[in-house]
Amino acid sequence: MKAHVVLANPPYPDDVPQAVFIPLGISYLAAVLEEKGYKVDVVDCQVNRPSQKEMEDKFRSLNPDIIGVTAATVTYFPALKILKAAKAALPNCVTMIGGPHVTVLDERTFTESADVDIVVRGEGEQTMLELASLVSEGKLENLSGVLGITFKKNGKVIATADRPFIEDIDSLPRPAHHHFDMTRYKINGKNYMPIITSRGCPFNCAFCLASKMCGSGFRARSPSKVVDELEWLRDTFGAGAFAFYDDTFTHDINRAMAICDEMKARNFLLPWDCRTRVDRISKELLTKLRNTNCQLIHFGVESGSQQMLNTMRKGTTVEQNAKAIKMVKDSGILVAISLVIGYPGETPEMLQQTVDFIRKTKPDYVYMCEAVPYPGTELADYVKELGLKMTEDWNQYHEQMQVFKNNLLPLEKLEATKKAVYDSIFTPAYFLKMRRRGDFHSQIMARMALNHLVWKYRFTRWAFRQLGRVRHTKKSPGGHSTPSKDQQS
Ligand code: B12
Ligand code: SF4
Repeated sequence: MKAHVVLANPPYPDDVPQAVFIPLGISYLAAVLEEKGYKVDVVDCQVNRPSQKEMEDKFRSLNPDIIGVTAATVTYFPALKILKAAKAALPNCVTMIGGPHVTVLDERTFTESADVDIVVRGEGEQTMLELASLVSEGKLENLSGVLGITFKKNGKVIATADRPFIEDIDSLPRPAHHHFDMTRYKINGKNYMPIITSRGCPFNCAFCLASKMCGSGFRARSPSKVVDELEWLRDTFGAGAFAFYDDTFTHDINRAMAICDEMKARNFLLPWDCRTRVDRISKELLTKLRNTNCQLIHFGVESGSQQMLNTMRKGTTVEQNAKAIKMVKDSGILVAISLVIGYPGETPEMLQQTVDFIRKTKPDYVYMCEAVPYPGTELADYVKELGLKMTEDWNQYHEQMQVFKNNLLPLEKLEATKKAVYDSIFTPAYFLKMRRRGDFHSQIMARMALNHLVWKYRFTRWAFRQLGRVRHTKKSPGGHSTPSKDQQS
C-alpha cells in the first residue's frame, strides 16, 4: 500500500517579521508525490499557527505514514517542534526534514532532536519519491541506497553522497497549490502567486546559500511551459499577479525575452515582478518586460561601497548598480533594491556611502537587511575566522536582526541609519506618488509607506508620552528597536 504523506510548513518564531507565502518547496514535493499516486496532506502553520496540542491532534486525525517538514534557519526550531508533535502523536510514523538549514547542518540535527528520522539535503523531489517508496514497501533498512540523505543507524549518523541536481526541470509537475487556501495569501485584493522558472545560480556571493541549494548551473524551463503555468495559475487559482522567485530571472537574457514574447503572443498581461542582477539586463529586455506588464524589478545591490561589494564577492561595481537602477527607472518599471548592512569590516564611512548611494540613485523601494551569517555561507566562516561572537539562537536568523557582535557598527547605529533612510523615503509625498501611479505594485508600496508613516506617528506619540513620564518619575524611557514587522509588512 502506498504511504500517506503529510508535509508541514513551520510557523515563524514569535516576534519575527512575518511574510506569509505559498511554500514552493512543499508544493513541488506534494506534486511529485501525487503524480505517483501517493496521498498527500499539507499543513501550513504560517497561516494557522496551531498550538502543539492542535498539531498533535491534527497528526492523529490524519494518521499518515510519513511526516515531513521544511526548515530555513529561522524556522528550524519551530520545524523541530512540529516533528516533536508528530512523534508524540504517532510514534511509528517516519519523520523527515529538508530545506536550507538542515542541508548544511544535517549531522547536527540529530544531536538537537530525537524526533528526526531522516534529513533530506538539497533538492528534494527525487529523494522524497524514493523514501516514500521505501516506506510503502517496508524497506527502510535500505536507506543507505538513497542519495542526498542523512540518517541515524545503530546510534551512528550516516550521510549518503549528494544527489545530483535535476537536469530537466521542465520534467517536474506543476506545484500542488490546490493544498493551499488562496484566500489566505491575498495582497491588495489579488491572489499574488509565486512561480519559479529556473533553478541555480552561477554566482557565489559570500552571504548567500543559493548555489549550495540549487547548484551553480543555471537550469531553466522552456518559455512555453512557463507561460502555460502562468495561464494555469490564472485559470485554476484566480491568480491576479505574480512573483517570479528565480534567483536571477534574466540570467539568460534571450530566454527572458522569449518568455516575454510568449506572454505577449498569448496576450497575457497580468502584473508581475522579478529578481535579477544588475549585470543581467539590457534596454531591449527592459522594453519587453515593461510591455508584458512587469511592474517591479528587485536588484541585490548590497552596498554603495566598492570595498564592501568586493568583500561580499558580488562581482558588480557601484557604477553598474547606479546605471542599472537608472535604466529600469527610465524604462517605466519600478525598481526595488536590497542592501546588506553591518557586514564584517564595514565602517561607518562605508555605511554612509550606501546611504549616499540611495540618495543619489533614488530607487523606488529599499530593503535594508542585516548581514546574517547563514550556516554554510562564506560569511559564516568569515565571522568565525574574525572571532566575532555569534549567537546560535536560530530564531534570530532573519534580516532585521544582528546575530554577531559587530563593534564597528553596533545594532543601534544600524537601526538609526535604517530609520533615517526609511523616514526619508517613505514620506507623505511618496505615498501620494505611489497611490496616483495606481498599478498593483505601486499600491503595495503605498501601503508599506503608509504603515511606516503610521508607525512613525505612533512612535512619536509614544516618545512624547515617555518624555512626560520621565519628567514625573525621573526614570530613563529605555531603548528602542525599530519594529521591522510594521515597516516591512
Ligand atoms: C524565493 C525565496 C523566498 C521567498 C519564498 C518563496 C516561496 N513561495 O517559497 C520569500 C521572499 C518569501 C522568502 C523568504 C525568506 N527567505 Co528566501 N529564498 C528564496 C529563494 C530565492 C528560492 C527558494 C525556493 O522557492 N526554491 C525553490 C523550491 C522548490 O526549493 P526549496 O524551497 O529549497 O525546497 C526544495 C529543497 O529545499 C527540499 N526541501 C525543502 N523542504 C523539504 C522538506 C522535506 C520533507 C523534503 C523531503 C525536502 C525538502 O526539496 C524542495 C524541492 O526541491 C532561496 C534561494 C535558493 N535558491 O534556494 C532563498 C532562501 C531560501 N531564503 C532565505 C532566507 C534567509 C529567507 C528569509 C529568512 C528572509 C527573511 N525574512 O529574513 C525568509 C524566510 C521564509 C521562510 N519561512 O522560510 C535563505 C535561507 C538561508 C537559511 N539558511 O535560512 C535563502 C537560501 C537565500 C539566502 N540568503 O541564501 N524567500
Ligand atoms: S545573491 Fe543572487 S547572485 Fe549572489 S549568489 Fe545569491 S542568488 Fe546568486
